[in-house]
Amino acid sequence: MLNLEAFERDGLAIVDRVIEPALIHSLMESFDVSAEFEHWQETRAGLYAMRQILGVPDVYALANTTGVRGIVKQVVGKDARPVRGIFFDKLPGANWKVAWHQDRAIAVARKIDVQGFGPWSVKEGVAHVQPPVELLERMVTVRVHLDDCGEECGPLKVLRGSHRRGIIAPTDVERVVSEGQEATCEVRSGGAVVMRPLLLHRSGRAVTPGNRRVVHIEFAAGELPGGLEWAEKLDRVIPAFSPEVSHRAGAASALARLRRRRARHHRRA
Ligand SMILES: O=C(O)CCC(=O)C(=O)O
Repeated sequence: MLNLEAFERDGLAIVDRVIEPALIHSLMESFDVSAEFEHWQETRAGLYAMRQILGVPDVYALANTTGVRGIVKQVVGKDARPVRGIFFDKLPGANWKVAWHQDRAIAVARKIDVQGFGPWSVKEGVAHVQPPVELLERMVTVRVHLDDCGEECGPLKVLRGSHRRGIIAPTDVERVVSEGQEATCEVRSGGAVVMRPLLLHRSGRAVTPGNRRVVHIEFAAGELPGGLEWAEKLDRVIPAFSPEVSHRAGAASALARLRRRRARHHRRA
């Protein structure tokens, strides 16, 4: 359970022990790419962030755990469902950083011009669009950490309360940051950062890079207008994992892509 009043004020909550160790290990196995690919320059870039992961059975299971569902129901309501999933890692060979930004784009099935939606972009072949601010204000992101993440691991840093300022123009970000209060999201394995997508955030390089694995899932309630559809829409949200549903949902299987990459790698080696 989170303190809803504090969450609405800060746009942030850190919740311990959201998932059980068995699921943490299973997720680690699902995304166990680092050891094998550490020296594989050619595809390294693709390995620290993997999109369209809701169809991965363990991710589907994660989105439907009591812990995650409880948080999401409290913040968004009982009709909330996962609409986008991304896996992030920081590795010795991919020790990246990202500057202050808000998560302003949603992933949709196809581009349809609808008033209030834009600009458009494409990420890994998937259409993304900035929706009206009211839609982003109602969404929540749950970032479940698979590894302990302290200051030395390149944790997420956020600007408390910045989600209440609506869309912040890139030219205003520096000023807003200088006036605000930065918080560091240190999280234990199995815990989660819960945040509003409009919360300004950044992350630096790890000082001692190991793994910093995060399963990032965005939740929203309701359909999109004008024929737009969520890209990773699942048929229905059920409290228990069902391989049949996750398969039928048609979310591109990141693991299948991974297996193809592995096979290509082994053929070359
Ligand atoms: O995982 C991180 O450190 C940053 C991720 C991020 O910037 C994002 O999800 O928009």
